[in-house]
Amino acid sequence: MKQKRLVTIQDLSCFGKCSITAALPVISALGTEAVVLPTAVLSTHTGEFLNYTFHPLENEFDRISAHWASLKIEFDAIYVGYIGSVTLINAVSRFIDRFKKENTVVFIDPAMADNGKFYSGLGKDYANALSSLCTKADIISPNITEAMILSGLNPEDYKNVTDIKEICKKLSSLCDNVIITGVHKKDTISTIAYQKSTSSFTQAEKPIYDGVFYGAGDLFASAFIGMYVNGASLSDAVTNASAFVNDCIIKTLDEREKYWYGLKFEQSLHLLCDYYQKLRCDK
Ligand code: PXL
Repeated sequence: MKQKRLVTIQDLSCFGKCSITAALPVISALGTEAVVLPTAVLSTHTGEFLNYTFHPLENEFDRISAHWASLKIEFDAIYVGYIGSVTLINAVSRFIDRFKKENTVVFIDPAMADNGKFYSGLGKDYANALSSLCTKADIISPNITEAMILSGLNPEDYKNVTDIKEICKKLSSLCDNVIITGVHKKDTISTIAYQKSTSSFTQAEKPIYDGVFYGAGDLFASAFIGMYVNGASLSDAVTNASAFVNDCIIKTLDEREKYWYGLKFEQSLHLLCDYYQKLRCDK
């Protein structure tokens, strides 16, 4: 099977098990070359850590992409995660214009908020810029808080959504394929995907565990795009990426106090290798 090449554009939180440090191993386990374009370097992620450092790579971003353009590097997928500033969102938009070819999948995880609140340092202006960036994507994967912000709803109501299908349809005016993660029901949490071309929905429902699991959205997004770029259908990739994240959470629960800041995903990577083998055999 031909090896795919994907570029992931998001921050490098050096300690914290999210963004690039989660994406790289997941994408590699799915048999795919992962190229990285970091938007910023942070000492840790911004959730619950105090005094984290943040160094935006605004000057480097266009220089790196100009060098890649001169080398004529091409990508099967462009996967965008946490960006960190409006200036950088504009740089990512230019990158997509430059590198998106006919068969390049553009996947944007509009990471900016969770559990009803914006991440530290981000707000409405950032959301507006990210919303315009989403119009350049083939697939977006907001969590429920981000989906509400992008739909103009109050994110603090994220646990009481009754019309999730309406939110999916509303967001499909930004992008044809919408995957919403972290949708709460009484005892379960679901990922819901909507494909405008077929008006079809996919739901992956899992038990709900108490507490906040930093990086779960990044692991889902990385597994999803790694599967999808290798030929899984959108619906299969949603189902299997969701099963992978559920396994990461279960494995983390036995060392919850030590790993309060991220998931023990390393012990679940074998599931992705198995899934990649299955995709290879199906080809
Ligand atoms: O996991 C999402 C994420 C990514 N990057 C940074 C973050 C967060 C969530 O808190 O702070 C820097």
